[in-house]
Amino acid sequence: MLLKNTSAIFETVKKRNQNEPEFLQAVEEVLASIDPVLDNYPEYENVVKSIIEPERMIIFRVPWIDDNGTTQINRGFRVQFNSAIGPYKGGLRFHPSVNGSIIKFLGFEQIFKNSLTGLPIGGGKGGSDFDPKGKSNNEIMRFCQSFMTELSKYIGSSTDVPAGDIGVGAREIGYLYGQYKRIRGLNEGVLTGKGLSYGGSLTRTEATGYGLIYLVEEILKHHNKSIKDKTVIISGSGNVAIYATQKAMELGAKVVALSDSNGYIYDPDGIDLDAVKTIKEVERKRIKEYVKNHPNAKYHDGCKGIWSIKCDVALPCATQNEIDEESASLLVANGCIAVGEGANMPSTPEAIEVYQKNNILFAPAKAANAGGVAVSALEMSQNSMRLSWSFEEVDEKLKEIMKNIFVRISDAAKEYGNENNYVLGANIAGFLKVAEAMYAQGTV
Ligand code: NDP
Ligand code: 2IT
Repeated sequence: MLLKNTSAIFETVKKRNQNEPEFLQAVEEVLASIDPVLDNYPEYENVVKSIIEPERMIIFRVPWIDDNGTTQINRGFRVQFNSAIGPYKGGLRFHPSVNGSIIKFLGFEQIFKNSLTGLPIGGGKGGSDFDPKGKSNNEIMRFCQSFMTELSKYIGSSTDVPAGDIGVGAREIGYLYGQYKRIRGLNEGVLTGKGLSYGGSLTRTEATGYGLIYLVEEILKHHNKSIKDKTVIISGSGNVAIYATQKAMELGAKVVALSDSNGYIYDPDGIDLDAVKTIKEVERKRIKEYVKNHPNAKYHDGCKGIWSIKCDVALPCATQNEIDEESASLLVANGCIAVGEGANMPSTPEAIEVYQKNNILFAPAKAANAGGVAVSALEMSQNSMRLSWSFEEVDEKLKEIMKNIFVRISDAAKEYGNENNYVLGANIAGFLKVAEAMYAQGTV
């Protein structure tokens, strides 16, 4: 990518973060998009230098005892990246691949995503290299309690509000919240994605997946198309994938494939979502189980093959860099017209180039999956007011937020002479609000 105003800044980032490929990937994309903004706002050069350096990063030991009585040691992280527009806000990821680079790329992206929601939330992210797979409930609870014992020193309802991400759902949030309350003695909205009986918000579980479909539908509508009657493939089978499937089907699409980290299922009759929910949410088993009771469906080992299925719309909802150049080219060759990113940074830079060269309508993660964190912010509001809104009320607000995100990214893309380039639009619109706040506060 060619950088004009920001090339020296990127050289410094590369030097400082040599072993952090995912972080550098995320920074380079943002710098490439906001480079022309510095022609209009030269005073923001220091803001750019500043925004790529986290305000702070906390790394801590997480000791816990497994069911055999053996001590296990994991590493915990929280990056408090940017608080210019509000308290640090972003999820916690529990996955063996978690390291400083992954947490920093996620925290960096979160700054711009949270800005795009229009709500007052800064950027943060955290997690651990703990692998929840195959662990008993008691092991999960002991791990969460140890993790929160350390994390509780750094968070609070007005400073830093974590939530879920890969490997962290309602069960983990419950254990984390219980431990925070024991240590701090505070019944406050310090986490979002809580259970409904202790301060959670209706629609938070569905929010990321629903928001993704609302945004994709806005983009399709803008191009005189709709998701109705379209064939859709969705990677992953976790929180985001399940509720994206649900909303896509509700709007008349046919979802034919889902996956997990072992492989994917293809059901030409359309996915039976109740069966998937039972396998993934209740039994916590592998997606492979699906074919046992669905004779027309096929299971294939390996997750990459999902992108070779013919579809109109592809929604990567599993993990970073899951669509490379080859997979993107397959999607194009098979007639795909739109890609919406439910996961964070699921397309490699080469894949994005393929979409752009082939006029694929592309909804980038910062905009497309912002519905989750947006409803998290609504959960914070409800907690502060000691109120609970109805499902319909929150869902209406979510729709409105996703519509406004579309307007923001599409206006910014147009203003910077690149109509329909929503990558550029999302990065510029997300950046400008944070930059204005940083500049005004003299924090650069
Ligand atoms: P879950 O843990 O609920 O589900 C993750 C899904 O992705 C699982 O099916 C998992 O398979 C699969 N997956 C995870 N890692 C890999 C991998 N390395 N290769 C292939 N498949 C993998 O997480 P979520 O649904 O919450 O998160 C999915 C994505 O959406 C992530 O990128 C997350 O950052 C992003 N996101 C989540 C939000 C939320 O509100 N939850 C909000 C915005 C973005 P397996 O079970 O085999 O590991
Ligand atoms: O990537 C994300 O936006 C999330 N995992 C959700 C963050 C949140 O605070 O709800």
